Amino acid sequence: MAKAENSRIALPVGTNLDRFIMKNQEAFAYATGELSQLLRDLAYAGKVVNREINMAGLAGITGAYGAENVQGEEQQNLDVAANIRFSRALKKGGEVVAVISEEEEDIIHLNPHGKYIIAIDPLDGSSNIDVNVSIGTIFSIYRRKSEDGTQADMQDVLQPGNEQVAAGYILYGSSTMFVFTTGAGVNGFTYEPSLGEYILSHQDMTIPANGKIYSVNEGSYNSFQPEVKEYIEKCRERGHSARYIGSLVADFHRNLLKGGIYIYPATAKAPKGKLRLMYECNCLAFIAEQAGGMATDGKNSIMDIIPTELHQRVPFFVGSKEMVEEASQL
Ligand code: AHM
Ligand code: MG
Repeated sequence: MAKAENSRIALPVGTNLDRFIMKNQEAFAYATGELSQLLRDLAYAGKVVNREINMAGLAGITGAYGAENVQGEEQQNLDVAANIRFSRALKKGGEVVAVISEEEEDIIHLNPHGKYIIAIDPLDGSSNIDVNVSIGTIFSIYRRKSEDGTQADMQDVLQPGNEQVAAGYILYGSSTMFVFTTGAGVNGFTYEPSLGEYILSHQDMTIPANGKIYSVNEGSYNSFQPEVKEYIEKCRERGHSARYIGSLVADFHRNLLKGGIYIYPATAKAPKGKLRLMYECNCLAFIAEQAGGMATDGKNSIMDIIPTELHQRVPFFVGSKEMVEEASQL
């Protein structure tokens, strides 16, 4: 489990995000208000990105940007726009010393007096943008290790997942949701566009210990390792439903609510897995564990992995505890 820095304050459904954050700030071990402000900055940038996604088809901002990101993947216009929105919000806020982003090759240095490090995938699942399928933003927050007043260094940005102080995602789906944890459970807020507010709709979320959904790109089945094939066979024998959107946040969110497992194993095309430890896996592992679920690389806990590079990839197994446990023991 990652570090719990606050105790839980139960607030009723209908509470808006700002009030929820403010009330919970009182219970933080390090209550200076900066982490609260940071969460609000991220939530705000999410509103701006949400507006752009909603209008993308009209505003002519779908499609490819014409460049590749550091992973050699084609960037979409909205990938680039979202990266700019989040970077700007974090720069203005002043709480952050450095950001690492799936869309940027190197560390982005911000306020040398900032206490926090952000790892972010500004817009995940971008191949789904043009076809109106759910996409998401994924972020992790760490406390800096280096001295105040200096630039962040590699030990700041390459912290294992169990050092996260908060993590969350924004799901741009049939409704937009902000789901986050500060180490004291998981809460989900639904965006109410006419009010411009995120409202607490999913209180203290827990993932069922077992489920009937498995989410994996079975098109790559032939190149999966024998133990992954064996687990998928078991799912098929049990008559589980195969559900795979190809948009991690959406697949994860569905399984969080209904119970299930998401797997992105090593494949011939992606021998170390496709998903990125720092921008995608650690965050969702923290949320899964806080909701009573589990996340591994097929053997060991995701959050115990000591990262060695910014854009490191790992195989990813996440979701209902009993399912991930079984899949990781084969
Ligand atoms: P991206 O960060 O380039 O958008 O890629 C990550 C996405 C995940 O959202 C999704 O689960 C996965 O890639 C789908 O990959 P594939 O099409 O290989 O199944
Ligand atoms: Mg991504």
